[in-house]
Order: sequence, then C-alpha cells, then structure tokens
Amino acid sequence: MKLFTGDLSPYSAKVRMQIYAMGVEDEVSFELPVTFYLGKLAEYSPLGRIPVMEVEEGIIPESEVIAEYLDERFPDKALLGQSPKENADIRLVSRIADIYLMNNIFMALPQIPRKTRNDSIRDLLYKQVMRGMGALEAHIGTGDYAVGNRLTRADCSLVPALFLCEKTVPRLDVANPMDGHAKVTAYWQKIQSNPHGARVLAEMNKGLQERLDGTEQQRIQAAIRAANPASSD
Ligand SMILES: N[C@@H](CCC(=O)N[C@@H](CS)C(=O)NCC(=O)O)C(=O)O
Repeated sequence: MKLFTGDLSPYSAKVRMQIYAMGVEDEVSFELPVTFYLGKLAEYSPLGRIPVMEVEEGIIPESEVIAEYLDERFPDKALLGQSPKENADIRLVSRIADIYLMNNIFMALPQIPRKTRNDSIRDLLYKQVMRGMGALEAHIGTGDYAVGNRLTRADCSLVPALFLCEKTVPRLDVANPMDGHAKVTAYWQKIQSNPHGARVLAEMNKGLQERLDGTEQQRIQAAIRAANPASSD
C-alpha cells in the first residue's frame, strides 16, 4: 500500500498516526507526489486532495474512509472500542475533529494575511470552530485518551485538529479555541506525550517550519522544474 501524504497535512497526519499506532507501517510506503505540487493530483484522484491510499485494487481518498479501510483490513489491530456505543463515541469525536474543527479551520486559512483578510469570513468560521470545540468539551473523556482507556481513531483525528487550534488559529488574530475548555486542554497536555501523538506532532511541526522558512516552496519549485525542465521560476 502507498499513502500519498504531506507532513503538515492534518488529514494525512491523522492516517499516519493510525498506521503508526496499529503497527502496520511496514505495509505502507509514504510519498508526496509531484502532481500534488503541480495541482494535478485530480488527474489521479478526482477529489484532488491528500491523503490518498493506493491499494492493490485502486485508490482510496478521504482520511475517514482510509481509516475505516485500515481497521477492516487489519481487524485484529483496529483502533476501535469494545462495544457498539464506544465505537459510536469514537466515530463521533473523530467527526467533530474532522468536520467541525479541521474543516472550518481549513476554510479560514486564506484569512490569515491581515492585508487581504475579510473579518466577517474569519468571524463566521471561528464561531463554527468554537461551536465544535464546545461539543468536543462535552463528549471527550477525562482519561489519557479521547474515548475509553486506549488509543483509538478518535485520538488520531484529534491530535492534528488540536495542533491546528494551537498553531494555526491564533494566526487569524483570535484566541486558541481550546482556551477555557478544561477537559480538552487536559487531554491535549496528556496526548502530546503519547509516542504516536508525539511523532505526528513532530512531523507537523517540521512541515510548518518548512512552510514558514521557505523550504517547502523551494521543494515545490524544484519539483516543477524537474517536471518541466524548459520552464523558469
Ligand atoms: N475531507 C478530506 C480533506 C482532505 C484535504 O483537504 N486535504 C488537504 C491537505 S490537508 C488538501 O489536499 N488540500 C489541497 C486542495 O484543497 O487543493 C479528508 O478527510 O481527507
């Protein structure tokens, strides 16, 4: 299997954390295709987004669909719970992380530059993130993990989502959405020292650093030059 992934991509980080935690890393190779840099990933995967998992029979886009696939392919290592209700809780927390946190934060990203910022768009999306955070505060557990007493897919989705809350959202000149949410804040403190959580957070931090210091842009330009040697910067 091959996972098309990027260090900073939170949806990719979610799947990587699941792969690490399931212990199936040897079954997967990781790659960020040049087509992604060139905006041509849609020729391969119509949704045009990463992550994409390539398996023997074809491609699987969408992080949550890949996550379900991994659990079904390696059922004895699945990151689910011990009862239908616990599984529902895990899926719910994962969905809150995906739809109500990450998706709204992603849509708000173009509002980071102050010069071109539309405050109304920023405020609308931030309000939605805060609604999601309120729901997460109500549903998250109080132990070391988001749901139950072991690492599950809920944690794999939450770690990248909370990274965005801490590192990206304040760049919109608003507060970290975790502020004032005691259960989520306590969870965040604990999950960062989980080895799988720490590993994807280190990868995301590296990706962020490379974006901010221009290394990522240099890599994109090099990929474009390699794909089309006749073009110039
Ligand atoms: N719902 C998708 C979202 C994937 C997504 O938005 N990925 C971003 C990177 S984290 C992407 O590929 N963006 C490129 C684009 O929007 O063109 C999932 O869960 O996989």
